[in-house]
Amino acid sequence: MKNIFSGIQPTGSVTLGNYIGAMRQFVDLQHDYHCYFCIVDQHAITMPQDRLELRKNIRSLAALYLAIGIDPNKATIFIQSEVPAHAQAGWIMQCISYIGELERMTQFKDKSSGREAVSSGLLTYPPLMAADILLYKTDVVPVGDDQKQHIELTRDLAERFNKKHGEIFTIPEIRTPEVGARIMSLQEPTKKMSKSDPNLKSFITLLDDPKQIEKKIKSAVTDSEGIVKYNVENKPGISNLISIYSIFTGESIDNLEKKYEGKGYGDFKSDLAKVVVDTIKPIQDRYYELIDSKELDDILDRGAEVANRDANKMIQKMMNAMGLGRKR
Ligand code: ATP
Ligand code: LTN
Repeated sequence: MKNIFSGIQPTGSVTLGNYIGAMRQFVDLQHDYHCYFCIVDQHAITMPQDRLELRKNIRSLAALYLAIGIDPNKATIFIQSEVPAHAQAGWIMQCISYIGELERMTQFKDKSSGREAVSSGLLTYPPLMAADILLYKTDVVPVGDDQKQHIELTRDLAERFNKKHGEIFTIPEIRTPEVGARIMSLQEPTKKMSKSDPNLKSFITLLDDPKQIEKKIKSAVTDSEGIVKYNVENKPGISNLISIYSIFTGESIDNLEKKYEGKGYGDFKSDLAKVVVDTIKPIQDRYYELIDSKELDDILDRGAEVANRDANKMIQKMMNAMGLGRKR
């Protein structure tokens, strides 16, 4: 079986963007691949985090991985900081990365722009991500569109390492969903929906209650035309909403356009709110069963054990290849 690795940052509540762009794929893929799904808390601290919030978000993300349907008997779910090989391998990958290529990453440019104090961790975020992936002989990385550049860099770093120190790493492939690889902000539909957006109306989380969902969808920015038609260039707001509707119901965009012909955005938005609520209700029910359970801790303990075992083998290979420490 081929290997899959993916990670989500515990930087806030999981959004519809994270779910549609990344997590939903995980559930399907777990049947055909050997999967590792990670809570990348060390990536989260590249931006300032509140200690208690971070702890809460880590646990919440773990419960959500399970609540959406990831089976801990099929996939390994674990917390990055509980597997020290990630930091060790991250350092090695930093040492073979060039400052110039890291400064060219658009996520670095976006997240650092306009900030006074930018941590060096924000710049060296991609080599840590490369380490995450390469430690597990990953063949495929399922992510949203925004991560393409980071996966390209991971491939470059793996090839660079292999050329210099011997063929150790598998070169991973990216996998993005055919639809929904980029869900947009509800308030600025030309920007991606992001869980750390300070404008809370710009995203819907998997844990929002029905009232909040309805409110956020009703206040989603559209246009003044009032015609439910998919046109990303000229009507990005309504097109984003149509995508979400279509993904959750399986109805084609053409059909939806026909269904809402002659009706305004009000009707469409009310129906969409219902669709979203109905889709995430079972996830929420399962989440609340898990969040304070011992079962959740047991699963994370087991995940850390498996991940440590597998990652330690690779870190030892990397150290030997580079001449670090003593031969083992
Ligand atoms: P942050 O706001 O803290 O940067 P984020 O919401 O962008 O977080 P990440 O943890 O960086 O989320 O991403 C987790 C996964 O979700 C990644 O695979 C990423 O590509 C995907 N993803 C994030 N936002 C979207 C989006 N708007 N549409 C589709 N996929 C997304
Ligand atoms: N950078 C990713 C999170 C992430 C990740 C990974 C994704 C960290 N390590 C390894 C896939 C594989 C993000 O922000 N979405």
